[in-house]
Amino acid sequence: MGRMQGEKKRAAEICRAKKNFLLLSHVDPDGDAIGSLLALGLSLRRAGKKVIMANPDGVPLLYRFLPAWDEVRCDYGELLARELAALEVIITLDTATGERLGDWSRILKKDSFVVLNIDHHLTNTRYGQINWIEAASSTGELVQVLLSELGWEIETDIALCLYTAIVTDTGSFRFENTTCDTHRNAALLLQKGINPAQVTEYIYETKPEAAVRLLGRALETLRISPDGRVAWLTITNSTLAVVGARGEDVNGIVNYAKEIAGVEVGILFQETREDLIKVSLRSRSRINVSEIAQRFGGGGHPRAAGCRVRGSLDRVREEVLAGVTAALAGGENTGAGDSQYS
Ligand SMILES: [Mn+2]
Repeated sequence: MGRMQGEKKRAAEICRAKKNFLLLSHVDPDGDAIGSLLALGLSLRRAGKKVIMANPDGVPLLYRFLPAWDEVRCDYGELLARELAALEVIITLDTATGERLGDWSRILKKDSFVVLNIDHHLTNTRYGQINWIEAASSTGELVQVLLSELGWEIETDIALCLYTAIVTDTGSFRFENTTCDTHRNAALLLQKGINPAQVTEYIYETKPEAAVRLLGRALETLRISPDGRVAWLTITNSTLAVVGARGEDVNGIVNYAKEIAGVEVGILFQETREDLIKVSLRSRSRINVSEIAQRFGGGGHPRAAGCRVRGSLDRVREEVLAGVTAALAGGENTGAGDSQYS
């Protein structure tokens, strides 16, 4: 506890004292990656700081209702030499490893600025000089805690970013990472004037037709292990092409595999390039899937994790299923206890 408090205080000191910031979040961004980025970026600007906000993949269509989304840059090559020279601090948000910054990870190798790493993934590799890694529903919730530590006002548009981060990372307050604190923090955001029904509409009820057709195709691939405890779905590049869906339309589909009665682990295998398979893992309660993902070079949370594995779809599927089966057979660490609230 002492260490986490210390890191939070150091994070606040840096936000208060420094002037020039670059904020980054992970590739293939979700609502937390975008929401925490925009919330902290806008807050720093309102405190008079110069802030560049960037994400290697840019802002998915789904999150383009958020304020200042169009100020998020994505091309590392467009960072000007004078901008780089002026930078004092890099803040990474929701990003468990440096590699998850894509092209922007190159900037971590320079030693001319402080890297402040703020994340709720307990598998975070602590690649910053300051690493505030703490169990919370979302990185957005940590940003909210940071803003209150700073005593900075959370205005309505910033509250919208934070609320979006919390809602998406908790599956609308349904997942195990939802705590009393999460609800209390979300309630504070509602007091700033957020309309939850409207956020629901933006996030869950404005899907492109192709996303729903993709879901249909994905569900047709459902397979279940003979003992009924593992279910998996597969999306190939040609599936995406046939329905005209984009990579971001895949988000959330893995949950359908986990939601089947009796299933402990749900998996989605997705082709991303010819020899790279994205694997998303969801666990009901018994298996710590972040351990499995870590074995394949990924990471995440005990109940939601992922990795990208080089190899053919068939081979990767076989290896990951073997790993999950072994975890189910052995009495592995379930990730229960404090760490499950990540
Ligand atoms: Mn997150």
